[in-house]
Amino acid sequence: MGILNVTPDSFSDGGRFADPAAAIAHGRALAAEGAHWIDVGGESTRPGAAPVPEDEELRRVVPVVEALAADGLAVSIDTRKPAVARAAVAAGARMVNDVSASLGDVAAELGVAWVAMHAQGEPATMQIDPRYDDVVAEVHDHLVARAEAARAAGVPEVWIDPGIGFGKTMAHNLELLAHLDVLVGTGYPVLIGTSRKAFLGHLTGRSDGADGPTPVDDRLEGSVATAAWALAAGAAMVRVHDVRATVQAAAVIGGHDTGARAA
Ligand code: PMM
Repeated sequence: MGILNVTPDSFSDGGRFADPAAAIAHGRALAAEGAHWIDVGGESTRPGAAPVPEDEELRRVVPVVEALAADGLAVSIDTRKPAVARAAVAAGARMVNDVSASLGDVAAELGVAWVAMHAQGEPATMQIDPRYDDVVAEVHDHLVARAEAARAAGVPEVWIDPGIGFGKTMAHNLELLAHLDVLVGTGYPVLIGTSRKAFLGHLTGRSDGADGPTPVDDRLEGSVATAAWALAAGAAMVRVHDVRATVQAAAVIGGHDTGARAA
């Protein structure tokens, strides 16, 4: 799944694709590099981000979804708002990627696939002091409850995602990645998004030897490593900025539909 943020303020690509023509071109490029899904989002959910009004989010995403869907591409809409999900599906989106895990009924009504992602708290405050007794069990229980309800409501395809970085410390993220088998064992297809996230910068440290985390534009290796880890642990899809590099890694691991062919 290739990430297409049509936002002025996403943490890694904010502002680059705020213009619809640039966003559409980038979505096509991600597909050409091997993305099966293009995930279009009009509201940044990075830690500390301010909410976006509905009309502004609609203005950002609908023309982009429409153009990419008209090309025959599989488009998902990354939103927490029912009206945005509805408009995006009317424009051709086939999946609702829901970081609030609250739109199961909307996906059922629309008859499209739905990703339930776990988050603790709201983006504005979620990284202040996240706490769990048992992060793996709590994320599992929350996602399975939401997924079962959505399935009962008639959602045709339900995905689960632990929401790496959404109300989670570095230790929480690593524990979830180390125990992906618990989510994979539910039988729901698992989506994982680690791409360019802050914990990778803290894990690796800066490549120039200076103090502090690796900046966001220098997290390719950590992103690909964690994507490969997730796929090897049974994740069915990874949500990434760097599609070409991730597709190569997935092809080398094998067992994933990357379009690569053995010689
Ligand atoms: N991460 C972000 C946004 N949407 N959706 C899912 N399903 N999983 C994620 O991990 C996820 C997401 C934040 O990253 P971005 O600002 O690069 O889009």
